[in-house]
Amino acid sequence: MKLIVTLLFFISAFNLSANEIRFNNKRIIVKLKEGQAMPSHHSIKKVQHLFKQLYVLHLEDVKSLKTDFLDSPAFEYVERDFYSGRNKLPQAERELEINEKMAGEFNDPKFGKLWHFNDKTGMSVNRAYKEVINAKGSEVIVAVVDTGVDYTHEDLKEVMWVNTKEIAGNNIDDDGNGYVDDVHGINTISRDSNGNATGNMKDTHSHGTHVSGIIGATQNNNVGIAGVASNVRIMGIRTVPNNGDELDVDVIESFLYAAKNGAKIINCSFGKAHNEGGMAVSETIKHIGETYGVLVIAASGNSSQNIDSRLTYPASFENDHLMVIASTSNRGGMSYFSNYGKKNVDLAAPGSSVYSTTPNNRYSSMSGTSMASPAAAGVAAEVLSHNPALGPVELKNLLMDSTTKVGRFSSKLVTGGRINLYNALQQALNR
Ligand SMILES: [Ca+2]
Ligand SMILES: [Ca+2]
Ligand SMILES: [Ca+2]
Repeated sequence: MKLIVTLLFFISAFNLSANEIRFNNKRIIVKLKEGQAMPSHHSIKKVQHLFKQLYVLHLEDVKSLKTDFLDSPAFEYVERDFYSGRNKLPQAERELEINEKMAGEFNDPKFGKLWHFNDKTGMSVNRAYKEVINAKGSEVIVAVVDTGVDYTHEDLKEVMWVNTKEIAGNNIDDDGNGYVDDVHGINTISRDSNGNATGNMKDTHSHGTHVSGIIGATQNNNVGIAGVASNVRIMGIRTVPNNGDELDVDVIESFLYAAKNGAKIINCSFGKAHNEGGMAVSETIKHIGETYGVLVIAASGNSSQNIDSRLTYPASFENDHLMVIASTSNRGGMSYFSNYGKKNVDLAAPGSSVYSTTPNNRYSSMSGTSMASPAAAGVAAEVLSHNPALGPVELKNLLMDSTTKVGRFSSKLVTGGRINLYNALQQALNR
């Protein structure tokens, strides 16, 4: 009897926390069955098509929809627009004391702080530039779906993606893509009176700027640091609020925007611990992978857990077009905070005390799988740059096949290894 009481207590305690999961009552996601028309309802203010059979319904209030509407046989499924829940994002921290002297291929003055470039515990970035890369590859657009980017930063402004068909600051959607003044990306958090995402994606945290610098800070400009990739354009999409509480519909919209505007890699240094059976985000990743050739790279999360059992999203989605990244430290092992999973986490990359760009021409160290994901995205971009014929699944498989094995990782990661630019490029150039 005592056991039952205890169990009941746990069940009710779980439900209590489950009830705290919040959703946006102004939007729902619906997937129509093939050949079905959208049912009408007086509460629907706008029907927004996402792709294929997937739509967002903009509503007065989700409660005003009668159950018979939501249960309509026209729908394959209906999903609420869930918030991820508040999440403390990595912030600037004290720098690591680095004693090793790296033989540099780069003239950037703070290059010596980039331990993740080294051969022993990093990603063999130095070695790749020294021994393999002898010409610039083609340009690759990487979308950073994050807190935004300081696109005026001295070491980022040259590598920002520019929507050349859009005139800045004239309050007109010059290229007719549905977004006004989207010169470097969009902001899905701040919306105009029509509910459209705005064009000002400037970072008001520092997370997205740090992530962007790891991927692609300008190399060899005698300024700041060097990004992992040499020929990228960073598309900045502000979708993660400063308290980490992003919405599913915003994530989907960001992914679609990035894909339609030419991004081949999307970095997701965000996640949540609940999903309520949601399919729409994962279906979007599959759709942009198959239709636009995009590889989505995501952080495994920072709660020191096995995400094969403690599921976290998007990292725990089973999806060929998603590559999930754990974090390592400069000693070569897994970072104490890193999530892992033999089934759901593909490989590791440096994420502890990674030095990169922060707003207002500053630089600092941050730690998290948030930093490991862009380190891997930088490698992916550089590899793709030298072999643009690689499809997203091919690229993912190549990166996974060319990791540096780390003994203790074999039970924690699909590949049991850390991503390695030198190895990956050798493979990419021999195809
Ligand atoms: Ca536009
Ligand atoms: Ca404009
Ligand atoms: Ca630089």
